[in-house]
Amino acid sequence: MSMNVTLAREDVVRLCERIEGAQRRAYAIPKLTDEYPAMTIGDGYAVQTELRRRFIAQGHRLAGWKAGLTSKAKMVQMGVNVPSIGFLTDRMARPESSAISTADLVHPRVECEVAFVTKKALAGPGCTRQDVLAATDYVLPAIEIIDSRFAGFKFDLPSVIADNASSARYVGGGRARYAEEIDLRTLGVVMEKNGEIVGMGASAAVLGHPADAVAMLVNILGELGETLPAGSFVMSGGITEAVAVRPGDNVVARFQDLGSVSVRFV
Ligand code: 0L1
Ligand code: MG
Repeated sequence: MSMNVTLAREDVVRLCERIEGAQRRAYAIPKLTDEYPAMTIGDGYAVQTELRRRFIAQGHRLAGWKAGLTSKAKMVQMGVNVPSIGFLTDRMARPESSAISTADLVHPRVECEVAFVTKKALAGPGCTRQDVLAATDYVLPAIEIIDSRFAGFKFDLPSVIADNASSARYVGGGRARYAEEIDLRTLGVVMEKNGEIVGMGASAAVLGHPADAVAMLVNILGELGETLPAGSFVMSGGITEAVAVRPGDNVVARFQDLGSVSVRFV
């Protein structure tokens, strides 16, 4: 992946302000490439990096990272073929079983994911599944609530990367397990909305193995000049398609071996 930045610094700041405003006030904007058609993936990460810098300057704490667009189901759903990463802060975390407000989101969707918590720092390039597993403290089931700030969830990679890979909220829960105690590749998951099954899959859907998705994330971080510190919370990517939610919806993600996580929307 080329991290070539073509935008002038002032354009990166302008676009970052546009994304930050859309996130803060929960309104949809046109994709950034409508105005900057030559925008690259590197430009998208430059905007995302500026957003992270601003949030941290405002007192948000970096909690970890997420891999996005890592499953075939997600790539087909969104019409893209390259995974991406985004950052997670303490302000995006919500407790298990909590009521999540939709008033401050544009058009939220939920995803079931395996989350990793690390006990050793990881750095790319060359990070492998084995490196990730050796650095993993434990894994747990998680629900990610994504919310593209682009009208109609219509975007391209440079735009969605600038929008922090649609990151909005995340909820960890269920039962934490040591990675070596379970077969992380074949873990089954069923997603229910209001008691009905709306998605199911196995963790191999995420780049063949969720730890491969984390290795990919670490290698992208390496290209951005960043490392993954010990104690990071990492979401490895949605196993099934993302499902739209509205106020009143209850969502439960039932994982084999990891228990279940639930959230409701108000
Ligand atoms: O977590 C994800 O896979 C989302 C990445 C961004 C794409 C989207 O908004 O669906
Ligand atoms: Mg996700």
